[in-house]
Amino acid sequence: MQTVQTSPIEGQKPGTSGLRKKTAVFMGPHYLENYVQSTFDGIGGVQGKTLVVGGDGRFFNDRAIQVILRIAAANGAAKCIVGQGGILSTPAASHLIRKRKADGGLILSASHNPGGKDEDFGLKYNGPNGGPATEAVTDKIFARTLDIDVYKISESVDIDIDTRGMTSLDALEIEVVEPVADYQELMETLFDFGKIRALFAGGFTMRFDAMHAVTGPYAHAILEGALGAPKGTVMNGTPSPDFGGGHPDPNPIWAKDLMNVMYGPDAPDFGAASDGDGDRNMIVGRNAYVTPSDSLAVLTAKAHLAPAYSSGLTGVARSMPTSRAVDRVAESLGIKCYETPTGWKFFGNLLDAGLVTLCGEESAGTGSDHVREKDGLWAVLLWLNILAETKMSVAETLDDLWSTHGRCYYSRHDYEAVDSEKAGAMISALRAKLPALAGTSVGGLTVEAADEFAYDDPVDQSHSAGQGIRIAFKGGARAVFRLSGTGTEGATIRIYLEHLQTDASKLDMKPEDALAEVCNAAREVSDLTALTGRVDPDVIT
Ligand code: G16
Repeated sequence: MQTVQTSPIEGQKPGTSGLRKKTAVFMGPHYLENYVQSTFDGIGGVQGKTLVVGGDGRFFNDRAIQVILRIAAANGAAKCIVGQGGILSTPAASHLIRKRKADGGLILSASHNPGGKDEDFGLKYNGPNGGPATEAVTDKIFARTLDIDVYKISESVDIDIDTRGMTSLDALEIEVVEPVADYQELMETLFDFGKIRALFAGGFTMRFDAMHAVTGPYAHAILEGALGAPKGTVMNGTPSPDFGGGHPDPNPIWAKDLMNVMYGPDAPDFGAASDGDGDRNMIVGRNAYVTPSDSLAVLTAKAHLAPAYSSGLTGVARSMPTSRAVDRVAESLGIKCYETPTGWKFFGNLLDAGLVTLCGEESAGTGSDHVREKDGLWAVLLWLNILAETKMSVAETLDDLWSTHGRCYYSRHDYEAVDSEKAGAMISALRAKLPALAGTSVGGLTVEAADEFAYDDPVDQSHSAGQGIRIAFKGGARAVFRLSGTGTEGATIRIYLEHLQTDASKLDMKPEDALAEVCNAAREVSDLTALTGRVDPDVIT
């Protein structure tokens, strides 16, 4: 064992989902070692503890795991449970932490961000509940990065993480496990696999785009294996270190191949995609894209059709920028809908306290109390279970939602790699305007209310301020502004646009037409172009 003198490295502040940086930054001298040691110190040490370790297979995943194991051994950890080949999807890692009653886990991923030597890498710590570290723990980890002076690392040859079974490093026991089996077993307890199998056997067709990322092995085993969907149902199903050179973000822009199939002449009944680490999902029917906000509303309305949720939901939660479609469904069910800041960690307390059963976000995350992460394949299986019961198409399912609850037209505009100072200045200027906005007219719309979202956690009473600016307009429109917490280059400005339409004759508009007014109002009120030099968004989803 070696004790290495080190000194703090600037900028190791974890964001919405752990620490994300360019891969080359993580590979720099002492960088990863410092962060891992700071994490271990921040959680009160790992002496005698059991940790789950795995990642999405991106470039540097395997090397980083070797470093983590050596630091865990030198710090006296008792055991590490590692996914074979270093692979574990984020929800599978969350499940393993819970199933094995581990003390926590380290998940290596930059999620939907591209992977490779010149792309992104990330590392996050999840606690014993299987969920992302709370704000309090994240603060402690960050505080340690500011005064770290030594890290401890074992001197050892590489550990074989490609072969299942037990091995060891000094006194650290290492168990290499097959990554899919435990997760699949959990899914079989939640859903009616027999019904879904019968659906496929009856000729129902599907494409699942794994985007060359971690869900490939899970989707092959579950969809094509256990559920009997024909071979070829899973596209891009072999994980690659650079995700086939693509951007593993399941939205209509980056999952273009799947969108082309679903809007093409021989479109299957159902399409879905998942991201780099398997926690996000996109749902699309034949000629029918489902926004993540509408997906959450549909799942809330119909979850009772799946065995795990047959006795109903205790409550639901959505992140603040997510559309209010789910609020309307929750109201009709007589259950509470919580509004939380962006970041899955905020759902953890509500799930642990049994206040909510389902939760979701506009950024393509949906999940339930079965793990403490969002779960891409879970959402796909819940959709399949619902369709197997209702025998409705995806388009009919959406029509049913909109005609019952109204339609929340929704879109997110992203301005990427904006100069950080300019982006910050734009948000500050908007913040300064908020007190005087109500009642004024902006871009032809009248402002009803304007504020900056702050959250008081009903479980641990923590207070989170500065969680995004929201402006509600008369007539059902809303614009939300926030800076991304997951980008790795400059700042990403996100503008979320929404318009609730309850007029039955206006439920079939093109989203861009339904949102044109609120889009203009958002640009005008934020002075976006004058303050950042940007005109058109880089990505519209
Ligand atoms: C992470 C969090 C999500 C959150 C998203 C927001 O997602 O886990 O809960 O919605 O970040 O990203 P941003 O701050 O860029 O808007 P993931 O999938 O990247 O882990």
